[in-house]
Amino acid sequence: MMLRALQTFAAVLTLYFLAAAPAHAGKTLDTIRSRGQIICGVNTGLAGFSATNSNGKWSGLDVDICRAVAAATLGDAEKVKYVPLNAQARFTALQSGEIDVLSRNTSFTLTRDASLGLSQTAVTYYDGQGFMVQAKSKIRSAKQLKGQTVCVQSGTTTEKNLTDFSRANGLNIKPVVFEKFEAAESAYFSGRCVAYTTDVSGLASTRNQSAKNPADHIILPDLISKEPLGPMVRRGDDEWLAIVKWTIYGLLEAEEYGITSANVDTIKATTKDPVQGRLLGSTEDSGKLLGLDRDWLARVIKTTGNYGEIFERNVGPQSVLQLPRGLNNLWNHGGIQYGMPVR
Ligand SMILES: N[C@@H](CCC(=O)N[C@@H](CS)C(=O)NCC(=O)O)C(=O)O
Repeated sequence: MMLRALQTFAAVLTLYFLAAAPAHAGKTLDTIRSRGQIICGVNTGLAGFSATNSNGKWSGLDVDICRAVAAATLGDAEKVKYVPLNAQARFTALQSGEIDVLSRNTSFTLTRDASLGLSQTAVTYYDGQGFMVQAKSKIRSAKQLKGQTVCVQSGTTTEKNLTDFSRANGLNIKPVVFEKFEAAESAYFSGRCVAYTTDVSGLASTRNQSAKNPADHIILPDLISKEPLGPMVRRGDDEWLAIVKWTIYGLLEAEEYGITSANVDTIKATTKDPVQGRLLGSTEDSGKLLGLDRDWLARVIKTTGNYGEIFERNVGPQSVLQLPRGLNNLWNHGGIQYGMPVR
């Protein structure tokens, strides 16, 4: 009797400790370190966000996030292997372990957060869904799409938003659905649909990279959804989640505190400002708690620049996409980008 009670007690105790133990803490970082490379899932080709040039070199805002995480963890932004993924394949690639992080115009939603076994990290681009039409059409607002055909890609939040918008406004829009991105965009450009719908950033990119003459197409002013885009990681490795999340917050904090790729070394050596000192590891070590060295963020900023520099270079008003900073301005400059305090 006594022995039975003791055995039960021991079993309960073991279960308690198993449940309390962190699941695979740091496993992803260990794998990455021994492999010497991060495997980053990106878009198949969305200029400004992730695309290759004629030499096969990847660039874009989403690509820069992969580079920043590589600089933080491996000390070298070049140590990234890019895996191009279409809308359908992206989540399975992360679930199966084919990639370490998915950095690809992916919206955060409750369903994705709760059902995929993946975790959303931090928002790198606040977007919304819009429509593109031919300038020669008379359509100048989304409500004028009544009864019209709209090309859309499946496996996206886009498809459902379109039917919601049509229903809510009694528009009877006729979605023409394609599994492949190339098929959806070429159907629109060949006139098969009156409009093409996706995130506005995607519309600007598609217009720029695929239209014969970009000026022949206009993006309507209406936004029909919220699309907070950002990287995702596999659930169950909180340490890795923290690294990706705090790299993004660090990029935002650097912009807020005036640290750029050009001045980071000087500020690091001379600053008397406690926040700058903490961010750059000159007075405090913020890397230790993440399993990184104390220069992690200084190195990231030196390589990719702060969030504002990443935005400007890839998609901002001076780039070919000419996207306004808008919601992606920092919170103290009229936007909603808000880096959590690195402290
Ligand atoms: N943000 C939306 C849409 C993302 C998306 O996949 N958009 C399309 C149209 S811009 C795309 O990138 N397609 C490229 C591909 O599937 O290769 C989502 O997360 O579902």
